[in-house]
Amino acid sequence: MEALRQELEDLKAAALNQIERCADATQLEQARVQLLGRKARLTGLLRQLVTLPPQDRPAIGLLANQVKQTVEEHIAARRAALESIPSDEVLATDRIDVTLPGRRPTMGRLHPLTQIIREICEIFAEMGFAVIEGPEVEWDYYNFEALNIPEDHPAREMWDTFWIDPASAKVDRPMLLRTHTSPMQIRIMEQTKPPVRIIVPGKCYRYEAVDASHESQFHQIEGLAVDEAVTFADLKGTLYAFVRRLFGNDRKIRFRCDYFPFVEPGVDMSIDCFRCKGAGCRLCKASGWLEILGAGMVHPNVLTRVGYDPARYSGFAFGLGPARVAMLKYGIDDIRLFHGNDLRFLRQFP
Ligand code: FA5
Repeated sequence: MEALRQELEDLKAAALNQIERCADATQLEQARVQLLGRKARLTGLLRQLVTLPPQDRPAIGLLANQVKQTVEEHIAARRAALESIPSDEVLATDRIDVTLPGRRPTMGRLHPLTQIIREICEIFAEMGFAVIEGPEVEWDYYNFEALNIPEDHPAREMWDTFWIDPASAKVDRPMLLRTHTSPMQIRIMEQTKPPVRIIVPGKCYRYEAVDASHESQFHQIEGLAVDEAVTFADLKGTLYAFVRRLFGNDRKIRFRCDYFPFVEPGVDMSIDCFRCKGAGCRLCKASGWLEILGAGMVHPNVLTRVGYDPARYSGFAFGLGPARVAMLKYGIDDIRLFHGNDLRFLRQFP
């Protein structure tokens, strides 16, 4: 019995040695047939198990099967190792030329809208405005009510709105995607005492018919300054300084009356058309002027609602669309280009 055990051990050692020495798939296949085929010694030993005395069969049977399994595993491992070595043919054609110059990684860049938003925020920051952000999902109260636009007020029709379903949001008050950044005027004034000087960049949403100058998702930058004795002259002076910094010193600026329920008086501000220098062209719809923002003096009702005394404090606010500003600055004639993901467009803004 001991002799049989020894023979199995020797057979295993010799088999593993033979497998390791196989230099290619053909040699390995020959070895497999020799070691595990019908005429192999191991196969013969397994067949002879029945002839052994019954008390020796389990131990020898177990050992013989273990040897067979080990040999099979080594053949599989050697096959995998041989397959991972490239053939001479592959080596001849697939050489790596380490002297070739490396590939330059593609550098990303800031989106033109991000660039213009940062530029605008920097100009106002230099004038002492703090940059603050706010929620894009907003309560009806902040978007309309507190801005002097009560329910059923016709001014709500100026802003087509995406409402949030109160049942799925599990809320008991009307909620929406903000239509402008003006709600942040209220949130900030509720939290701080004057003087206030902030700008708020952020995304807004409207149920718009999308066209060359309207997106349903767009950015705004809100401005708000409240203190004692702030006047319309401060509003004009601040916006003049801003436009001159962004568009150059010889830009003409025009204010006209406009209506926003949360300011009194309300204005819109235009600059003379950069393309036709005020003569009138397609871009400015032959008017010579391009509108860039809405603004005004904060309405006394708004000040009262946040607990500011309108007899003591006054302020101005404005809201501008950075996409429109970028269009004017760079001569872009369709707002949809910003989110069209066309690299030929985006690469023009290094
Ligand atoms: C407002 O949203 C007011 N909240 C602005 C304001 C603030 C007035 C503070 C007074 C005081 P208006 O709807 O006009 O106003 O939008 C302001 C700017 O946002 C527009 O001049 C335009 O530049 C930009 N804008 C408005 N709608 C869109 C749109 N659909 N797509 C792209 N830009 C838009």
